Amino acid sequence: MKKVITYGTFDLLHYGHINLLKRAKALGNYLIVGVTSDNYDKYRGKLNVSQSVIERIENVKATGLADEIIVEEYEGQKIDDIVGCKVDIFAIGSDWIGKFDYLKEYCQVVYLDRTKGISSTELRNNKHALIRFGIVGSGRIANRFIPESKYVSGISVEGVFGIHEDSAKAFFEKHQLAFYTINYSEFLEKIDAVYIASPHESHYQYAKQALLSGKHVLCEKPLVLSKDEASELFALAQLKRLVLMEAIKTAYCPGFLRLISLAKSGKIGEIKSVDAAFTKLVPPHVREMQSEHAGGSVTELATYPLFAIIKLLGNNFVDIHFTSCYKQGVDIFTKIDIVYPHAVASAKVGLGVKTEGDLIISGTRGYVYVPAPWWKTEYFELRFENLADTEKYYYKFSGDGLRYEIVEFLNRIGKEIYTNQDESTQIVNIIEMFKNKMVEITQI
Ligand code: C2G
Repeated sequence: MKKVITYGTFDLLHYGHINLLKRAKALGNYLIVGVTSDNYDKYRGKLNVSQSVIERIENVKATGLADEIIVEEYEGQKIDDIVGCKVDIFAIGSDWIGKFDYLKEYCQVVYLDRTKGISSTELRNNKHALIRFGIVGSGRIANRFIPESKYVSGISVEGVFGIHEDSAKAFFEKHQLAFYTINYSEFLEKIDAVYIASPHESHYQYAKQALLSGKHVLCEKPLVLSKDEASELFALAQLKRLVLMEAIKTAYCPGFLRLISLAKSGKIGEIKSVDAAFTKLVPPHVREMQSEHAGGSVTELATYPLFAIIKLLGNNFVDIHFTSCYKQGVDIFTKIDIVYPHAVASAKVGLGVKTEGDLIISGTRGYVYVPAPWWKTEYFELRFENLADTEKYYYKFSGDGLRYEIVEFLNRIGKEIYTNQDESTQIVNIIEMFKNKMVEITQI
């Protein structure tokens, strides 16, 4: 018997895939098809696969061409499969020419011509119309969005709005966009969704006007600066059937999602304490250090630790205390202590004080340790009394990570998920308490 193996995602199975499977099958008399798992696709940067592994397997099965279907779950698995299943021929489309030559050590490698004029990406784009994005702001964060958006299908960044024409024009030229403008209403007419990356104090107005004009909103942190504004915007989004989402990249990256599930699974017992820190030293002249632009460690950085704390312990805290060190009118360091009925939490943030940026989740049976930079969750350990019981987890965090929040945003648009985002409202609530000194702040 001559065994042939081939691999693929086979998203929205099309005649290109079927042609490939037919020709692969014809190379021998037993065809094994490896279908990528959802996690493996995420790991290798294929973020916008629209069907689950179960649906994709069903579609491959329905072709009647596969004698056996397996799931591809990790890098390096091809060698294990070829050796383990005693495969004679590895076949793959010509878009991969050369990439799998390393398998020649184990079997014959055949590259089959790719069928022209059809691809899953194209089908996805036809199925869900391209979302035309406009960017508000042309600063550092806005600049990161465009390269990251290239990893996601279903989005096209069209234009930029800014109040400083020179800067908007330079951004438009640098990223070869379709337009730039200093007129917000005109800007909104040309797009379906906005990504707001302007100074904090302007978020509310830009987001509100975009929602009122029927545009989805992805907004940088902090979403707004008061709880009432957050509640108002979420209610408006719900009413207008639009997605409003705070751009918290950590929240949607594979490692953090797994970390939260594991911490809450009971493996470390009941969670009694969460301690998270995020510090980033900046020079005194930058926007982050300007009080008139709502600068300071809390407004700038607290979103990340507060998100982790609220995700793990919820909203019903009974006490909160801030200890801060101020310089030129902004807090250059703040420690937030939060007491819950059954747990405590602390968040340390600093623009002028440096500390270890790790996250520790302590439970009655063990703890989770996430080393710095925990907000780009890539690696963490579950640790117990007995060192030998330590479990280590690794997940890839690709690029700047904005691609994960963009994928989530597009999914929500596609699935019409307009529900209120509790964590964001709660984070804003805490930031407002601090900013407006609604509770006592101990100064050091
Ligand atoms: N294909 C093709 N013609 C097309 C589109 C795809 O011949 N128009 C082939 C690809 O070359 C590949 C197979 O169909 O051999 C599956 O394609 P995808 O679903 O895009 O999967 P891919 O990302 O190529 O996965 O471990 C996974 C593999 O490395 C390949």
